[in-house]
Amino acid sequence: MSEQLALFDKVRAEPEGLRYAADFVSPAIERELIQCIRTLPLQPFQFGQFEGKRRVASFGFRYDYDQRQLKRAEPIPAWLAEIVTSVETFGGPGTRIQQVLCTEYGIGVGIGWHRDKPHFDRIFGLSLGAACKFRFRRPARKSWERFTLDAEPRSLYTMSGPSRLTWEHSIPAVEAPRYSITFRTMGYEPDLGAPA
Ligand SMILES: O=C(O)CCC(=O)C(=O)O
Repeated sequence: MSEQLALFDKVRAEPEGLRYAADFVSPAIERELIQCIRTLPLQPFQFGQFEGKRRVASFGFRYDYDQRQLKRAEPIPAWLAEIVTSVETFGGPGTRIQQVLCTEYGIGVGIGWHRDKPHFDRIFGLSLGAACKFRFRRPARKSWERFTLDAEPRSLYTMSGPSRLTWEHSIPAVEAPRYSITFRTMGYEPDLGAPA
């Protein structure tokens, strides 16, 4: 196969709507963000009666897997304001981040195959501390079509369209502690009443 054809195949395999920006933040900002995440009251991810090994903190909104409902969470803290603005600028006009999820993956921890809840629209993910294999799959005939993004520390990925709606994503067990900040927009203004 010619080099050009091989390149075309690679480009075609990438889920539509997936964008990747290396070095989205500097090493100094990365250190600051990791420091701030470490001071959060991170809790093991609750999935109904199951508990995930990754530890998380949600801001703006959180999805309650017990009640299968979106709930209001603590407001997005001031230390995230600057990075939220950078992500909104990267996302282009009209991008408004309404939910932020901070996650800590210890060594050997990953995240299983899933699509983000339909309450959220576009997804942006900042990787901090260590690289990961950010895997995608979608059904194709009797098997799966697959794609892996090497998400380097300090990089940002964006999922919209098919990469977010049709493809599932997962991260296999990481080999070094990894932190991520997931930024989500919403296509509507949820009416959840006053904060609990
Ligand atoms: O850590 C990441 O970059 C992905 C997180 C994720 O997929 C999720 O929390 O739904």
